[in-house]
Parts: sequence; C-alpha cells; structure tokens
Amino acid sequence: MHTAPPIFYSYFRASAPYRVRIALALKNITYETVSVDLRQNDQHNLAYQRVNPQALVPSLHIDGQILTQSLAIIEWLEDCYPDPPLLPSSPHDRAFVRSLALTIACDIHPLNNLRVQRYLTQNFDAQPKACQSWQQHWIMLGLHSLETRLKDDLRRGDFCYGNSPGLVETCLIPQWRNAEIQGCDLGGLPILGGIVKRALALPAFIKAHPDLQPDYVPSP
Ligand SMILES: N[C@@H](CCC(=O)N[C@@H](CS)C(=O)NCC(=O)O)C(=O)O
Repeated sequence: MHTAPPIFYSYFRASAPYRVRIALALKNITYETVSVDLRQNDQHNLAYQRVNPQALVPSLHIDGQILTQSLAIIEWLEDCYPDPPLLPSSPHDRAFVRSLALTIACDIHPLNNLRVQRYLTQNFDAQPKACQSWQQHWIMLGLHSLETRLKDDLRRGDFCYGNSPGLVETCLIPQWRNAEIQGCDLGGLPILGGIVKRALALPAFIKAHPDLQPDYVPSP
C-alpha cells in the first residue's frame, strides 16, 4: 500500500519511460504522470535535476524514494509487486531474459538517444540523413541478433519467453516503435514482429502506448 500515489516522471514519446509504463500497467499499479518535455529540454531544469541528476527520464517517486534507470525500476517493481512475474523463476532462464532485454537497453537504445543525436549533429556536423542511417544501423544490428537468438530457442512461446509478456517485451515494444519511426525495414524479423503484434493487442500495452499518455501531442 502506498503512502502517496507514485509519481512517474515521463515523456510520452521516449522509449525508456515507455518500458516502465508497460511494467506498471502489467502490474496494475496506478500513478500520476509528471511530463518532462525532452524537446523543450525540461530534463535539464534544475528542479528535475534534483530528481534525477543524470537528466534522463524515467524517474519514479514511490514509497518515499526516487528510483531511476528503467530496468532498475522494473526490477524494483518485480521485487515489490511480484504478480504477475516479469522474470522467470530459474536463475538460468532469468539470465536469458535479462540478456535479451539488455541487448536492447544497453546495446541499441543508448546509441540512439536524443543527447547522442544532438552530439553527432553539433560536434560532427552530422546531417539528418546521416543521423537516421546511424539509428537504423544500431537498431537493425541489435534486433537481428535478437531474432537469431529466439529462432530456435525452445523457451520462446507467444512471447520471447513463454506465453506471457515479461521484461523483454517491456523493452522490445518501445524499441520496435522507434525502429518504425526511424524507417527501419523490419520485414526480415518475423518472430519479433509477431511478438510485437501480440503484445500491442493486450490491455496493458494499449494503456502504456505513447499516444494515450496525458502529455501526448501529435507530431507536427
Ligand atoms: N539507461 C537509461 C536511459 C534513459 C534515457 O536515455 N532516457 C532518454 C529518453 S528515452 C532521455 O531522457 N533522454 C534525454 C536526453 O537525451 O537528453 C534508462 O534505461 O532509464
């Protein structure tokens, strides 16, 4: 039971908060959203830097403490709200699931983050086309490796591990959306594509979708 409603610092369009929104929805935890508008550089406001000195979203203020880093937040939720589980019970399978999730969270997403794009543009004079090609390269490298790993793995079911969505889907669905926005050719990834389609039909994934967030604004 919470002493006060959890406060979730988010930005509708950003994929790391989207991961946590999916986990919160799967675990049926209600919260209030505070929007940190990355396009307006709100992440660099002093008030937000007191919440998260890394100047990144998400952050979750819950039970009197501030949690940061999307996967640390999700693992905390898993520890405190174990139902439904987002990780398997056996250590071997937990390592497998974490490894798939980290492929996205550590090896794809950071290379494509807004601050990296801005750095490429400001310091290396990268043009929009070059930035897009950079994004596509790292996304496709990572997603193809996931497709290969899942192809013959008997632990795969309707989802990456078994027949319920878990930690991997919290990362995969936001990353897939980014891939679509960046114009990646996803046709060669039928296993991942099927998993994404099944996940997006579930109520928790619908609830967490960027277009349904309180701070949503349509793209210009
Ligand atoms: N590893 C962090 C990454 C957080 C992150 O990079 N968030 C992005 C949005 S998806 C952000 O706040 N970017 C702000 C910026 O680049 O200035 C996590 O998983 O929480």
